[in-house]
Amino acid sequence: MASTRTPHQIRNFVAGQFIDGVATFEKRSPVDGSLVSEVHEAGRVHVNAAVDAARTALETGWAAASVQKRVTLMRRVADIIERRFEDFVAAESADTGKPLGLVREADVPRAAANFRSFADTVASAGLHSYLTELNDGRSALNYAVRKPLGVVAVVVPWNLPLLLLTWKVAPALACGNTVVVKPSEETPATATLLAEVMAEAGVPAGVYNVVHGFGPDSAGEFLTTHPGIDGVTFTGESGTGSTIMRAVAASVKPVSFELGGKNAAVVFADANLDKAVDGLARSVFLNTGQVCLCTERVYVERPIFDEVAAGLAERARALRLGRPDDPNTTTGPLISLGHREKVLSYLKLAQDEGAGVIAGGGVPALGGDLDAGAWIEPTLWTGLDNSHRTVREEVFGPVAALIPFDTEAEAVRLANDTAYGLAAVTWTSNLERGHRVAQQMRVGMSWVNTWYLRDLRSPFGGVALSGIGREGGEHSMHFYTEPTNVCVQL
Ligand code: NAD
Ligand code: 6OD
Repeated sequence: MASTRTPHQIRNFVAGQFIDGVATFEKRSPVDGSLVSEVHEAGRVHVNAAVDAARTALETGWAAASVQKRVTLMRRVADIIERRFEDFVAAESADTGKPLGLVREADVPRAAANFRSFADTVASAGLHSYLTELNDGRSALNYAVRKPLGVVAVVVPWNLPLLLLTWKVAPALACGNTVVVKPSEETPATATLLAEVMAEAGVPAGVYNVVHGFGPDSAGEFLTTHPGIDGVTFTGESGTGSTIMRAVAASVKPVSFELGGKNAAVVFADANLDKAVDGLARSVFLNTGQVCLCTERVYVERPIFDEVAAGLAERARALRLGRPDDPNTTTGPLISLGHREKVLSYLKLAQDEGAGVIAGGGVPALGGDLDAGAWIEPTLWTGLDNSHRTVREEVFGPVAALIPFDTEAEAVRLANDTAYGLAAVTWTSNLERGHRVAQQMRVGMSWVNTWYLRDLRSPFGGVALSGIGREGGEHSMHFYTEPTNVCVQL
């Protein structure tokens, strides 16, 4: 087996082998523009080979393997990720520019946790059967056999590359599916490192395959339009989800989509303000605002508006932008210069729309080679309302608009006035109000007095433009398996 660890070479992983592609493209660091790796782009022929390999592995043992065998292998994968913890940290940080501390705290531990959690879910899944008794005296025993969906296409973005990849691969494999993974062109490294782990753990060749490349007219499109796949699980932009849905519509394949958001936080005057402002600083700025759950709209009850705005602006200015290996760094760059162009266009648009800028608003002067990176200042706006594009469209950067409200009903109405529906946060010391407001949010995930606190068994996903379906615990099992009901007349 050729190694992925040849300096700067990232290869596809098909049928247990690392293989070259039709061309290579450069992956550059968002920190300073330096070359991170050369990535082998899969052509249609390689995607075909990956789907064939996944089909063969599915039908020659993986789908029929015992649950015990599969979960044992998944737990072994988790163990090896933990043993190679620092390899994953280095690879993830090199691709994304994230501070090492953040990757150590969040991304890599979650990858191992994903494999353990779904191994537990599948290992403990119950058998359900029930008796049917009809008026005419007949009775029957019904039971459902859950079978793997089949060959699953897994297409993921760049913001939490390993976390989001393993969030899908772990349940898919534990349920007996095989996968062809298409990581983002911006973050090819950790999916490739995971291939080494799969091989070492003893996961059979063809069960886990990786094809690198872009979306349209490249590996992403070749994979999602391939007739040999049985379903697509996708995380990314809502527009891309729509394209993929069209691609699989003709053959009516199941999809699970985790898409974009324009998430709201609502802060009531009775909230613990220190906690609320700390929480907001996290939900607006974590990972440079590049988490789908990040807050981009902050509705604040009018009497505390100035205090919340001042507190959040102070925390924005306290963030330390810098190199990933500097222990003082809290905030990395955006993923790429291209993404920065998009975020900058919203900074300009906010000005045109009449926003007041109370923090940030531009490109920081960090000096030296960092000036070639994709840096942006954490930015807060006031003076906007729900009619402005800046408040309606997903920016996916460290930005938020602060908007006052006067009543609870108005807060709920403003928060729900969006085409998206992923996540919301309510800050209040009134528990009744917390429950009442949280339930009225038209979203998949509604937090009270916290943000991004996760139990991996809970349903994760969004409504409206934010997605289709839920993943997590048994919800993932519903997507990654198909039940066949057997009815036996007694
Ligand atoms: P993206 O949609 O541009 O790309 C995601 C993946 O899809 C990449 O691997 C890309 O190469 C591939 N792709 C692009 N076009 C394709 C096509 N036509 N056919 C097949 N594959 C294609 O998203 P991104 O820029 O990588 O990620 C940012 C977006 O992801 C944001 O909108 C963010 O909100 C969303 N996101 C959502 C969640 C969630 O859980 N809801 C989580 C993370 C990110
Ligand atoms: O924590 C998770 O399981 C998850 N799917 C997070 C998604 C974050 C979006 O960027």
